[in-house]
Amino acid sequence: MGKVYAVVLAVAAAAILVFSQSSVKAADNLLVNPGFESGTEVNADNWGQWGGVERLNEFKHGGDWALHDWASDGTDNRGAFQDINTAPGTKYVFTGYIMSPNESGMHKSPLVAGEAFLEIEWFQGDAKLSSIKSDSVKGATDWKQLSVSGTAPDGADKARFVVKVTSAAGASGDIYFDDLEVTQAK
Ligand SMILES: [Ca+2]
Repeated sequence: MGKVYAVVLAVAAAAILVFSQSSVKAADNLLVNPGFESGTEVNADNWGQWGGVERLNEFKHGGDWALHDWASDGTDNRGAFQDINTAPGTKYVFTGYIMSPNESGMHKSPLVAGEAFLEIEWFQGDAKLSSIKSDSVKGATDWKQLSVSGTAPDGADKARFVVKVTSAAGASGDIYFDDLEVTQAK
């Protein structure tokens, strides 16, 4: 009887193992070209870029390329985005790596008087409904993972995943974004 019981326990344990392995399977990254590896010179495939941000092979978290963003004196902002069709009630987790070098010279300066962050913007057609942002990086930092999560509000049909630097008076410095990921949460 003890032997049969042990076999039943072993089968149950195996079933639990299979179940837990399938339930922790990594969720698919909904972003295309999340590490900026694909592109033509400064233009990253699948990303909308504004304000002059560029794909650059200088500092990177993974692969050979990252997105170079920067702050400038004034009230500018610049960054890149990718859109995903959505429906109200859909929850997303948006993560990514960010760094600002603590050196001097072109492309290598720490962020001063500016902020760098991830943002999810909700749209109905072309109308922006609302947005939510991650914590901000200010000043120099080694590669650091930021995260923001949010649920599509009533009326939303598009989610825009944005990496962005905002500037203020006296702002300067360089920011790199890499290895971004969007997953749909249950
Ligand atoms: Ca990369």
